[in-house]
Amino acid sequence: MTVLETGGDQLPQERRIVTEIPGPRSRELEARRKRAVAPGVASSLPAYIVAAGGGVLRDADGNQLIDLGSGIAVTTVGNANPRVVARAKEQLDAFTHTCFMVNPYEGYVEVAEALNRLTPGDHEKRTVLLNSGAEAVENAVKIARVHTGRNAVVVFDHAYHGRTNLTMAMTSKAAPYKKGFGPFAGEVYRAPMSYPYRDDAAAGTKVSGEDAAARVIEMIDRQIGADDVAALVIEPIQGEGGFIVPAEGFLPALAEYAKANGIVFVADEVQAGFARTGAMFASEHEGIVPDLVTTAKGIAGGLPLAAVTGRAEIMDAVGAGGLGGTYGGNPAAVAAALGAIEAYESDGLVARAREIGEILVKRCERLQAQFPEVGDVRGRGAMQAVELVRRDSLEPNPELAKAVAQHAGANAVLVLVTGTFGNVLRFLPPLTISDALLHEAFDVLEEGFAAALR
Ligand code: PLZ
Repeated sequence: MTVLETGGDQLPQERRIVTEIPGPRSRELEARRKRAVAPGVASSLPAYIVAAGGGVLRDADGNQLIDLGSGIAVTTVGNANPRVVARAKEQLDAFTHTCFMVNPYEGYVEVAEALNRLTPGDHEKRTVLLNSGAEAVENAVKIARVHTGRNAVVVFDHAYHGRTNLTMAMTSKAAPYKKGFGPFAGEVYRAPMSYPYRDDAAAGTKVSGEDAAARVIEMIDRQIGADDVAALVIEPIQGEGGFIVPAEGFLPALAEYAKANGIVFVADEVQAGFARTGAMFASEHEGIVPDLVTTAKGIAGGLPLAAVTGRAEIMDAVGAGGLGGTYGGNPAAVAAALGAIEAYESDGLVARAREIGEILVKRCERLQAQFPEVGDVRGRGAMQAVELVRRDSLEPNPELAKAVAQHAGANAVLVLVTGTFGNVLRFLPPLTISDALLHEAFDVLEEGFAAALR
């Protein structure tokens, strides 16, 4: 069957195993890849995809995998979402590129208007469009530095902000992201994150968000000096760090401190943004109004697009020519974004993320009740995870995470491992997945835990 016959939204919504996974066709492609592609780019599951939609991915051998990863939080509106595809196709037929810095076009402006409207806060905003999450984070720092005339950037333990030089400096985990790639950009300072599961265990009592924020503030005051800090950059829920949801009160206390000290508060919503957490942006859960918001991933249903959106008076600090890039806000990508935004708003996807979240939490708690190695269940909405430890301890158990993910992959369920310690299974399905597929995926995960712990 060709991609056209099976593609996107028309895929039968079922798990299907017709060969070993990866099957012979995928293995053939993998052998070619080994000769052609730089080994530095790794894949979670080498099943080559030919079509995807709803909650499934079809591979080159005709297997259908249940998708619990959304291409790392990207195909939140569903893979090949018809609204995204129709708009992008129409745009590609009209023109493919002008470079917004050469000749502008309406789609770019429309996406900027939509982001200004959708991001938290009803103050006047401006947006710049870019290609990747890392580029958005870099630009947020550039803008904050020009606006404040200061240099220092505060980031957090377990943070992930990208793979470019500045964002590597901002990312916490050494291997595989940073090791050997230095020297890194300077003036980046790392503060302690609020990590309730581990903080509370270490303290022997519940550490409040305010107390966790006090550690950060003390560190900034002592090591940098608040009036030298340009920006504080934080993921409202950490993605690659392990779906860490900070203690309630942590983010508001930091936002307040930033405001009181003229520090630009940047929410990196690249992974948590766009309906994923059961709100359009994760900052909303605690009523945070960031000065700047970085977005990417879920913004355009799979086409490469990213943005910095923020307070007009901050964004306006950079003069003409100071921001941009050849492809930033590419016509097809902005058309796709308009389709994706329409899907979020018209198809009830924020509410759907909450429903999916309820199922995920129930199924994660059921795992925890059966397997004491599930140390923590956490997340918001359709961004949930389990942190795995060795029995009766807090010692990370990356081997178990790997074994369960491998068992799942072999049984046509795609699940992604994450976390500083490699011991977190994260669940971030497309919001177009059915309840039945979610339950079926968790039945497979339960078998995976049982098999690995036998
Ligand atoms: N900020 C919060 O999650 C990307 C990276 C996977 P890019 N996360 C997935 C990998 O191993 O490369 C991410 C993120 C947050 C920034 C980024 C960077 O986004 O679009 O990958 O540059």
